[in-house]
Amino acid sequence: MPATTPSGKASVTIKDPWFPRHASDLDNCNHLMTKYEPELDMNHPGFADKVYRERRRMIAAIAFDYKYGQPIPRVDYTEDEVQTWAGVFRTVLDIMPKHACSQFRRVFTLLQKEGIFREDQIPQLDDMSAFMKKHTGFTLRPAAGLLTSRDFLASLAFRVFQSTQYVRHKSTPYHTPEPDCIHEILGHLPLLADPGFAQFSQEIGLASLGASDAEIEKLSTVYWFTVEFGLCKEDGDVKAYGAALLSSYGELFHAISDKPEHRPFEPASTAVQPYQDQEYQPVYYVAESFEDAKEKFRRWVSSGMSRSFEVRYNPHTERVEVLDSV
Ligand code: NLE
Ligand code: FE2
Repeated sequence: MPATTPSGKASVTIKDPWFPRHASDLDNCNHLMTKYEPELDMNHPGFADKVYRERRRMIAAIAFDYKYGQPIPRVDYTEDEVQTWAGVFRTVLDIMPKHACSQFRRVFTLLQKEGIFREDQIPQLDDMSAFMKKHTGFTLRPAAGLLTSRDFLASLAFRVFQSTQYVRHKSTPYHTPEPDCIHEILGHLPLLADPGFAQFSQEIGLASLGASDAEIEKLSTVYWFTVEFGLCKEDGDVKAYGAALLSSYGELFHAISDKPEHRPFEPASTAVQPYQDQEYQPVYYVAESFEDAKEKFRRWVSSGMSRSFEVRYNPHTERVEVLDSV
């Protein structure tokens, strides 16, 4: 018998929450956060720039129209946009040899060799997607802006990364609080073509399917301090693997300076560390290695999630299979 609420309506306990079961279900996982939209946020550098806002609308329309299986339409980037890209590209070339983890450096060099990474051209998402697919099976979908954590994390379970396609405002090339394609392409995509890192990312996604809101918040906090702002050890040095560090010159130097605090990555405590997304971070978490981070993450997920089932991804069918664990 379902319980009855004071209004007399039956309240149903949702035993089987909806979540995407097949990669094509991600067509329904594109809900946007209303943060940072140049239309709505007076502090956005593009707020007073009508041409920029129009451009954003045009590029966002690609994402709104996009359906599973389609090629990602190409954007003919303007000269200004390419210049913004070139500025950030040069800073990455500059910091990478000393400060980026070896996995990032390896894939970055490969992308240069294949002619996809060049200073004078913004790579197309469709070409990046094809490159990643060859290496780890990760592919891209275009996203119109900052997605809700639930939708964004769900896509990772399918080895799909939802990527923005517009370029940051030209007045703030070296740091933006919101994702743009420069951050995605220079920060995230090289590592998603690394097998170990791809696996770690997918596991965060799998853990998010059917999770409670509180658990989603914890998982996105872990994502924040690893995939976005993570540091890791390498031969006794501390290197960056977080995408928001690699795509932002300013924050990378802050992160490795002695100003912020460095703490060892421990999923249980990292998951509840408050974070803010306007300024540089006061705390960064240092992983022993990707392998170690993955192991710790796995242990934490298997001990702490409330859902009563397990999930497994089947790459042949692009389907998530649900296994009853009790
Ligand atoms: N701060 C990063 C950058 O400027 O590239 C973007 C962070 C997106 C979460
Ligand atoms: Fe990001």
